[in-house]
Amino acid sequence: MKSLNISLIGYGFMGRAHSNAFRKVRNFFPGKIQPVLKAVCGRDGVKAAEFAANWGYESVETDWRALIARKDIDLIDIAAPNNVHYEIALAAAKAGKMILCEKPLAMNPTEALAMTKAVEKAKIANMVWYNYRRIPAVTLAKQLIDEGRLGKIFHYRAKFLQDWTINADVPQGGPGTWRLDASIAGSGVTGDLLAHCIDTALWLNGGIDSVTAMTETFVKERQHSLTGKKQKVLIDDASAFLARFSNGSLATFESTRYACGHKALYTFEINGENGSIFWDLHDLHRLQWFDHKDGGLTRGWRSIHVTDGDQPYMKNWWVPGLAIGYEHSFVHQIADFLQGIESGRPAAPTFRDGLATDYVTDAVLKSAASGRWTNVKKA
Ligand code: SOE
Repeated sequence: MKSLNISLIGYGFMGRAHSNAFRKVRNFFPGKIQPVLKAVCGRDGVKAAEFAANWGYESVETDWRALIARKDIDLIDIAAPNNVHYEIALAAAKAGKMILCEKPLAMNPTEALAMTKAVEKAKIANMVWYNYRRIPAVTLAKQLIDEGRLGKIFHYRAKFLQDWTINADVPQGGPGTWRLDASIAGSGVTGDLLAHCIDTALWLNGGIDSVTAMTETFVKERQHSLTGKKQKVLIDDASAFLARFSNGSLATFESTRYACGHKALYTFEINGENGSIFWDLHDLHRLQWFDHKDGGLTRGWRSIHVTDGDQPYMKNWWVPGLAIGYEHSFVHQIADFLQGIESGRPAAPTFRDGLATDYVTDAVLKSAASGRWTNVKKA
């Protein structure tokens, strides 16, 4: 067994999701490379030390540059806020470290392109944490599409709805609420939530050619949690767009943090000439499938409980019928990443795939600003 010395930058929600995956992966997905939790890095040394003790990291750093300079680190996992992805990734690529990066890849496509070029030039393994691809029901959707079970695709319909910023007293900036601060997050729901929908869509249905979008910021000012000052809100609270895919299908995408009652309702539906599929994150183990060929009085939507051993990833977990959850999508992603290193066939989404998503979110924001249909750059 070969060791892979991992270091994590950032110890928030995503740092926990990634750490859990590093720890569990070899218990459930055997392989030749063993992740070793070498170091965690965060600005607050006390919090970083607590995190290290809880998750089993061997050491703590408070300066990511010092971390990257360490000879005993093979891989840098960037789970820090969006505004530092670029600088860290460029330095890590220069040092020849493998890189995992939380989504979205960057604040804008200029940064994302430079990051993509840097990892490709350095020939280092790289991946963006778009975890929803690896929910077994979503992976099954990909299999059905690739087998041609849906036939020609006419429609793609996705939404990601939350409600946690409805209250105008929710601050912007600082730990926990940096996603509301445009200088840290880049954009609002477009880069945070629609980016997930777009990544899945590009994977399932191919490239997007053009979009027309609208965005809105419902609460115009919020207190900054670090300075205490009221500041203009510069992120998009809600974002919706129409898209034309290169395969001729039409799409609608919607995201908001103001859908009262919805906590993380990510859904997509795809309608093809031979059938349709529907998936819902709140019921993540089920894939709804309608087969147009089904005849007779019992025709209708089938609800597939994706837990059998021959369905994606499930043979590595429990016995048929027993469910897994959100955190397992991260375990699957790191299992595939390690397998990609072993086999020499890199796991997706790579930085170039993350760039493709950033090109779409950029076109969405530009279209919302101009009120015009906008072409999407190809990655
Ligand atoms: C935002 O609330 C958020 O945590 C996103 O940042 C994640 O990427 C998404 O998976 C869940 O919602």
